Amino acid sequence: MRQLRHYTAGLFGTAICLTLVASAAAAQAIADFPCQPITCSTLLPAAVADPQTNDCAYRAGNLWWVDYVAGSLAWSDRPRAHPVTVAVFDDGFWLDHEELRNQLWTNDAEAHGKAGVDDDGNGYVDDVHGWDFVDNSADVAPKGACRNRFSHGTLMASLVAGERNNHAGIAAPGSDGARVMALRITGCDGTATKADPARLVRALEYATRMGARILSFSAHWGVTSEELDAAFREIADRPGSPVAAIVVASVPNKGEPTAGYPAAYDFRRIVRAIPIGNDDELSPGTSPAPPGLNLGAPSACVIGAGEPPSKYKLEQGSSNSTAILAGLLAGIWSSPRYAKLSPDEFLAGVVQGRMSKTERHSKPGSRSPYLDGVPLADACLLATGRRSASVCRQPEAHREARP
Ligand SMILES: [Ca+2]
Ligand SMILES: [Ca+2]
Ligand SMILES: [Ca+2]
Repeated sequence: MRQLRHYTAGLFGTAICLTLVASAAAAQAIADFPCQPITCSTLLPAAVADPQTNDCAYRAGNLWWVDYVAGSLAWSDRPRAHPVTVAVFDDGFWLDHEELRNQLWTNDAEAHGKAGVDDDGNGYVDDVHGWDFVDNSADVAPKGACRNRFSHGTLMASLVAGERNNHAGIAAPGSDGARVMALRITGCDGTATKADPARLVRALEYATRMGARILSFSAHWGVTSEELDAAFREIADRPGSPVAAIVVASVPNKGEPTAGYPAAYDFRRIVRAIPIGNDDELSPGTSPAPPGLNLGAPSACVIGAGEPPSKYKLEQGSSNSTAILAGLLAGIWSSPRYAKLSPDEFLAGVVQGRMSKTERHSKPGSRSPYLDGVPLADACLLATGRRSASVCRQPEAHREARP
C-alpha cells in the first residue's frame, strides 16, 4: 500500500517560480480504481448508502475528503440559479474530462460568436472557457510534458467542481455550485516554470473582469512585484473594490520556511487552505501562515481527474486542500440562502461567523438531505488561527447527525 499522508512539492527561486505539486511521473492515472475501495480512505467509514449520488468513488467510500468537509451539504437538488465561477490558476486543464465537461465556466458571447473574432471585445479572441496566459492562446489544454497526460490543473479543477451524478468517479463539493474557469499561468507540473509577474496580473484582471468570484491558487511563489501586490490588494483587500473576490491560497507542507504568495498576503479576502492528512492531523511540514482565515481541508488520499477523458488519479498535497476548499466555498456561496452576499459579507457572516467556529457533528455517510447551504455547522473546518486539527480529531465522536 502506498503511504499517502502528507506531501507537497515546494520550490522557491529568486525569480517568481510557480510551484505545483510534482506528481506526473509518480503514478499512472487509471480509470477504474475510484470504484474499488482503497485502503487509504479509512478515516471515515467505507460504504455510503446514498441512492441520490451515483458516483462510484463516493459510493465506494473513497471520498473521505468530501465527508470531512461535509461537502455533500453544499450539493443541491435543484440547479443553482447563480453558480459561483471559480478561476483555477494552474497549468490549464482538460475541458473534455468526464468530470469537467459539464462544469465549465463559459463565456457566452464567445461560445455563440464567430471563430477568430473577439466577440465580447475583452481583448481575447475566442476565450470560451478561459485563457492560456503562457502561450497567449484560447487553447487552455495542458501542454508540453502534460500533453494528453495527467495535469495538475485538471486534478484541481475536478476537486473544485467534479460532476456529481454522472455515473462516474468523484463528486466534488462544488459540483452543483461551482463552475471552473481555466487560466493557464504555468507550464506542466514539476517543471516550476518561471512566471512573469505581469502575466499573473493579466490573469487576475481577466478572472475578475469575467466574473470569477473565487480565485483558486494551488500554487505559490516566493517573490512578488509591486504591480502584482497591487492587483491582489485590489481584489482581496480594498473595501468597496469593484473587482472584489475571494482568494483561496495554498499553504505548502514540505517544510518551506514561509507560506509564499499569495498565502503570505495579509489581506481580508484571502482564505488559506491548511493541509490535513487522512490521519486527521495537520500535515507535518506545513509552513507557518499569517493569522486570519486559515481553514483545514483534506490533502492526502484524494482522488480526482487524471488523463482525459475518463481516468483518475490518487494524489496528496496542500494543492488538494486548496481546490477542495474553493469548491466547498463556491457550493455554499451559490446556495439561495447566500448567493446575494458580497465577498466580504460571505466571509464575515458565513466563513468566519460559522464555518470556522464549528466542528464536525455529522456521522459520515449519514448526511442530511441537501439543504442548500445549511447547516454549515457540520463542516469540519478549523477555527481562525488554530493551526491544528484538534476540533476534528474525534473519531469516536461520529455522533448521529443532528435532526
Ligand atoms: Ca473575447
Ligand atoms: Ca470568437
Ligand atoms: Ca462524477
